[in-house]
Amino acid sequence: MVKDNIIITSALPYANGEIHLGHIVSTYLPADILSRFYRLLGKNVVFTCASDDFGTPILLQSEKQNKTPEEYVKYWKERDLKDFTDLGIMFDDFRNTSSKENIALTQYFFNQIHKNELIYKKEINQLYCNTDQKYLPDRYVLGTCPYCKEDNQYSDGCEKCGRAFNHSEILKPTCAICKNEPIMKTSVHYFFKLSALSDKLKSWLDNNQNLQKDVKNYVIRWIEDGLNDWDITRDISWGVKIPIEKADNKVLYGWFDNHLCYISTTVEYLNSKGIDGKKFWNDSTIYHYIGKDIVYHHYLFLTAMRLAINEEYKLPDFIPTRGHLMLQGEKFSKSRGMYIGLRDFLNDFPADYLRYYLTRITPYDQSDVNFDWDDFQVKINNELVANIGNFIHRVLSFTNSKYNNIVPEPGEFDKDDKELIKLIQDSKKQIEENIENNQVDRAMKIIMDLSDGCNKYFQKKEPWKGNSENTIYVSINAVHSLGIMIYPFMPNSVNKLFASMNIEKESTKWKDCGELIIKSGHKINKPEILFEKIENKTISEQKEKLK
Ligand code: B3M
Ligand code: ZN
Repeated sequence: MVKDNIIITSALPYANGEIHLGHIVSTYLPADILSRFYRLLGKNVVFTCASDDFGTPILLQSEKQNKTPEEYVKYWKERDLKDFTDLGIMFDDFRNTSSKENIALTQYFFNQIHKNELIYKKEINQLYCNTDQKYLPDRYVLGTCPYCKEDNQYSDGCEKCGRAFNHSEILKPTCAICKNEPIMKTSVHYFFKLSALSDKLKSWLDNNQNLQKDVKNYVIRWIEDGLNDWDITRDISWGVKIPIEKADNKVLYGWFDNHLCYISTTVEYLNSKGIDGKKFWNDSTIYHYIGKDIVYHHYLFLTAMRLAINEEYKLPDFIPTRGHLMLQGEKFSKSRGMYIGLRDFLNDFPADYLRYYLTRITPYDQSDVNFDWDDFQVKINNELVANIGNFIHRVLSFTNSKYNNIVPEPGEFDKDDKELIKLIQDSKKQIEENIENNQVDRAMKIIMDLSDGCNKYFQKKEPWKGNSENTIYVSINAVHSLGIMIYPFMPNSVNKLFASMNIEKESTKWKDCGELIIKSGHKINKPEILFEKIENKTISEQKEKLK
């Protein structure tokens, strides 16, 4: 059972480039849908995110642009937040991993884990570039994955097989700056005893019934293969300082501090509202939304760190994990032009078209999802426009032309009226169940089937032949229910719809769905077109851009 307090987080975007459709599909959209749904249900929802500021890629890029990492990060944080907002991703708070609260929390975790003897110091060989005269952590090195032997991988993990590893394990390393072969040089690093937590991690995985079974199984396999202790320091200057260390050029690894920002952001946000954030955290149902490439970090590192301080901060209940986005059947890739930036998309189409399409095509599992421009056009035109948009428009314009915008007084309901009301109530229950199970694609499908039922009802009743009071009264209420149902998915359109129906959006509750809330005598405003057909030419232009 879900608690009254709900915390939802989306994986933190690196402050290192624009948001694209690949990010949206797994991480931001399903989280936003869930948070809007639970708000309608009256739960205490906190939905947070932050920009992931530290790490070598960001340092590398800021150096290339002659900027300080702080300047560089500020630019991307603002840009990302604007793009999210324009897509209707409505965070309660969006902070930084480099915020003073997050740094403090990270150092607190370090100290506590150290006190619990789960951090130790070890001299290790590090890759070092003689040409550039620096240690080469993570993205500064390219090489071959020691596990699956995939070339061109960074030294902290493999994109092909999904494993995270210590960078001295990488095969055939080259320096990412000068392309020379690095040498080995010793350096003292701190290690987190991940191996010591194997049993606890395994039992958490075994006992948590909310986690997706397939992901759980392969994470358990990683544990059974044996976990390595985790190198949590880097020889660079941009990161959280190690609290027990004087050295300036040694910081904590970005994956040690970034997920702690889920906690620091949420807690700080709640504290600022006068609510005890830590108490709320520990008495809530927690969701961390991610893409499948960061399973290792969330199922193992994140969990292990909370276990290592005796669950002073509650572990996640759900880690909804979804697959990658493909484009026109090919791998999504900026360098090969198979790419759509969020900002570019929003310049050409309404946000809700993207929210609708991505929801429709994305299942709750790790399979990859294909964005296809023709399919996009078909789904928008045949479903959004011809089905739901059509019903809404017919009902509102009929009310406008025949009843002067005033909802008529119904008589006794006939069989069809009663059946439609029952269909709405049944659909509502199914939608609820599916959203609660994270099956938002299925929930959307049920809404579409319901809307189809509404169209058939309207068609069968032939209100244009007279005796239309019941039909319009029931249909107006059906539109209202549909509006509540689609609100988590397409909030902008519903705001527009409710404005044209003269309904206050703020007072809308999920429980009103399926009820005959709109009374006779209610005056609606002039109807507006919600969804418009996409022409073939528009789609050809988009396809052209990919070449
Ligand atoms: N910044 C983005 C990624 O690896 C990374 C997520 C952090 S979540 C704590 O996709
Ligand atoms: Zn690999």
